[in-house]
Amino acid sequence: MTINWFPGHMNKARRELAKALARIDVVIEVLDARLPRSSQNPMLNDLRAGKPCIAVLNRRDLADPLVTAAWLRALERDDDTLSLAISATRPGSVRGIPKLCHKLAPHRRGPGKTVRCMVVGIPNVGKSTLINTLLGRSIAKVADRPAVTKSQQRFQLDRDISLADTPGVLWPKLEDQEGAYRLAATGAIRETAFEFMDVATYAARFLAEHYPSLLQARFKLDDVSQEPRRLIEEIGRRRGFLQRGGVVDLERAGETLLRELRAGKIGRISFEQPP
Ligand SMILES: Nc1nc2c(ncn2[C@@H]2O[C@H](COP(=O)(O)OP(=O)(O)OP(=O)(O)O)[C@@H](O)[C@H]2O)c(=O)[nH]1
Ligand SMILES: [Mg+2]
Repeated sequence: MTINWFPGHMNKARRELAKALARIDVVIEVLDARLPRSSQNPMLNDLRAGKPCIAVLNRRDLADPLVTAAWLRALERDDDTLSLAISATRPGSVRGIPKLCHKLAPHRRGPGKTVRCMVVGIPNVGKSTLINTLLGRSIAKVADRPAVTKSQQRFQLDRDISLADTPGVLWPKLEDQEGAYRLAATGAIRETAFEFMDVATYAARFLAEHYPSLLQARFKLDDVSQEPRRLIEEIGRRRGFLQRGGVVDLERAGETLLRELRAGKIGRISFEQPP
């Protein structure tokens, strides 16, 4: 099944983003550290029109640390972009961001001046969480599902930095379907826009290939070299998800696999390596 998710509110959000960007000094693009390539919105590069950018690899606590370090080295080569890996939920992890904002907009320093920052990124990546942690207060609405923030909202961080929260946006056609499956597996796409079992099967195949020992240990599997559907069936059997006649409830097993993957319970997983 082809995955695409670009509902009307996202189109509106994109137009409003384009308009607001004219009055922005620094763009803070939040990426998912587990999939920095697929979580980068290609529309944004055009909209940004050369504005300085901080690429934030969020959810570093869930990503493979060695892969994240390699991504930071790769991203460093970009001239107008500074990058760092964070966990937006942890205050100590975001502390360096205000300084980077000043560094990227030195002309906005001085009496009466403010660095105007805008936090952008795909749905559910942690934009509002980052803003709340920077502010030290829970002001922006946060939840573990995509499309929580519905409109732009501006906050004053301190006297000389303002932050705008924005709704998460994807793009009209997800050309790279493997990337789309990763976005679905990690929670950036609304669950009604894809078949849960398809994405669970993708996740089982990926984990068996790239993180076999973590998968095996989490679900106490005998053999991870089986077909992905069989792996899901065995996960269901191990967890006791049996229906009448001893048949495994595959849907429930697939859902468990995805939920535990998203929550980091299987381990620290990265879906993408830098080029
Ligand atoms: N493990 C972990 N979870 C995080 C991190 N940052 C955010 N989250 C969780 O991710 C979920 C989504 O966070 P939000 O801040 O609402 O995401 P958003 O980008 O504002 O989402 P939209 O407004 O829907 O576009 C919440 O459950 C957060 O607690 C992180 O660094 N690590
Ligand atoms: Mg939000």
